[in-house]
Amino acid sequence: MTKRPVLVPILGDQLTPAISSLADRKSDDTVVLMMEVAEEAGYVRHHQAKIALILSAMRHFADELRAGGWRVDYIALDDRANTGTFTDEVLRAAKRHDARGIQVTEPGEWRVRRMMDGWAQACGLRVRVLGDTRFVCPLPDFYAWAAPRRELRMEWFYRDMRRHTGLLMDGEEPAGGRWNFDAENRSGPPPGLNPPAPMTFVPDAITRDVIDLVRARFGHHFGNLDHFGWPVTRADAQALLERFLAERLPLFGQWQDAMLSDHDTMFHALLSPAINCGLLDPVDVCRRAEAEYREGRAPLAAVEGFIRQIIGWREYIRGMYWLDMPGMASANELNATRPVPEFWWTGDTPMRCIAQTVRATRDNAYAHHIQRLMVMGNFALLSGLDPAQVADWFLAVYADAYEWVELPNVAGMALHADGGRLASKPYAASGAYISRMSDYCGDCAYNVKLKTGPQACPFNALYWHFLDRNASRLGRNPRLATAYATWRRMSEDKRADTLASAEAFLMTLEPAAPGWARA
Ligand code: FAD
Ligand code: DLZ
Ligand code: SF4
Repeated sequence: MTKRPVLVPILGDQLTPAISSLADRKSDDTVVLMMEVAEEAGYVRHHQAKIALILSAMRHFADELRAGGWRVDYIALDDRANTGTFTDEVLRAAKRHDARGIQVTEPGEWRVRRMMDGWAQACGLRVRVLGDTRFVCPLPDFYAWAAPRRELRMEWFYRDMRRHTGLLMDGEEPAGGRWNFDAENRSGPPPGLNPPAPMTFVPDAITRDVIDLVRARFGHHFGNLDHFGWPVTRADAQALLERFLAERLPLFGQWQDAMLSDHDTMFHALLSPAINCGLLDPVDVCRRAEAEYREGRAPLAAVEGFIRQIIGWREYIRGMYWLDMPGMASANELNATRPVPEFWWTGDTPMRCIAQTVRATRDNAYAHHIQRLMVMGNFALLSGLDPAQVADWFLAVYADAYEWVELPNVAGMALHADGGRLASKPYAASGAYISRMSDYCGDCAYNVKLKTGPQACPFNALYWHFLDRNASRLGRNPRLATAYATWRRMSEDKRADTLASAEAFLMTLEPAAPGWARA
């Protein structure tokens, strides 16, 4: 290398050969910097499997880049001189390589963007921050879409993404004549439903080394590594996609909301950890799903439902994050202040739906959407848990969690902490919903049919407690009019009994010990 090189830091969720920071670079005057830093593992105490997944995927990606002719400076967690932070490692590397400039793809998280904004001054070099072209909708386009609108509903944005990508379009018209097939999806599970076993990958030597490292350094974090089977290479992620398309996609939509104790993953794709860290391209994934429909192997309702999650929800969520940060992180429209209870970490609760979801989360760093939204999220909403603490929990425990995607889902979709910017109505539900969608209630210590008293499913009284205590904020929401009318029609005694039952349950919640989520 004759010229002073440009330094290209690549972060743990930028593991894509076509990443924008490398697109215009030549290998002979570029040094790629990859950094394993303690700060990223500990700013919230991530699940051990999440750390192992990211570090192993980073190590494999560094090898992939080297094989492609790139010079990679890889700072391992155990390197003696490792300072433990992105900024200090960039500073050290800029000096070590006598870099003439820095080029980087914009990060996923606000926190890291603030760090990057300080790099030019810290290093005395020009820092070029490029857009992340792995998303369909560049952020400036999202801001332009949002600017003239009073209501930022996902459905309208999604239709634009369909037109823009051409996915499931027949000319100007949506395939099948409709944009959204949700009405045909989301049934409860019939007896005997038997989803296929999830595909897992046996750890190779790199992953085994990383697992040992994570056990040694972060063994006190939530979760275990005994079942680690996530894909950590592009080839494995591709194999997972193929398996999903063949075995799960055709029934994805129909059982999208169903939950079974013996099938933690149901017909879900399990692709979010690989998509979010860059091992799979989201639009490629959607094109492959569309091909299954076009070739008659999967029904349109399932394929449309799946594609909507990716080019609709995923893109919209990311746009809303950047539009509303930093305020989104402290939003608390419903003034919820109760601490996250200890059983969110231990799973030690007679509420079987929560015990099952926490167990799955601990074992796999994964729970599917409805477990996240309608079990954990719904419990947090109804019990009035503090949104910042809930966000820390979700960010720490899931292998696919980065703040850009976790926070809008928690603050906006699950907790209504944003006052309804993301979802026009809170996703509040009583035990009847969980009973309809799962097999959890049959074996629960609580009785889902009872409304009040110590044996009653806590969700039942909590649902009314939530509506009652938030009547001044939610009472005029037309989508809650029927629920409030039902509440008002109840006798005063019944209402008092219900509120007392909820209060008695809330009194039993033990706040989580300090140190689970943050040091
Ligand atoms: P599938 O259900 O098979 O869906 C396919 C793909 O669609 C996913 O891989 C994902 O890329 C995308 N997708 C689906 N729903 C969403 C959504 N609401 N937002 C963004 N993308 C979506 N997703 C994350 O990737 N990271 C998170 O940290 C995260 N936190 C969440 C927290 C809460 C409270 C809720 C309600 C949802 C959260 N989600 C998060 C969204 C969703 O639950 C996960 O994307 C999904 O469970 C991932 O599993 P899967 O790949 O099997 O998804
Ligand atoms: C989540 C994570 C962890 C645990 N460790 C690292 C790391 O050591 N090095 C790295 O580059 N990235 C890591 N990440 C992912 C980053 O937190 C992520 O890239 C930023 O939050 C930006 O989205
Ligand atoms: Fe959950 Fe209530 Fe069903 Fe028990 S009865 S599993 S607490 S919904």
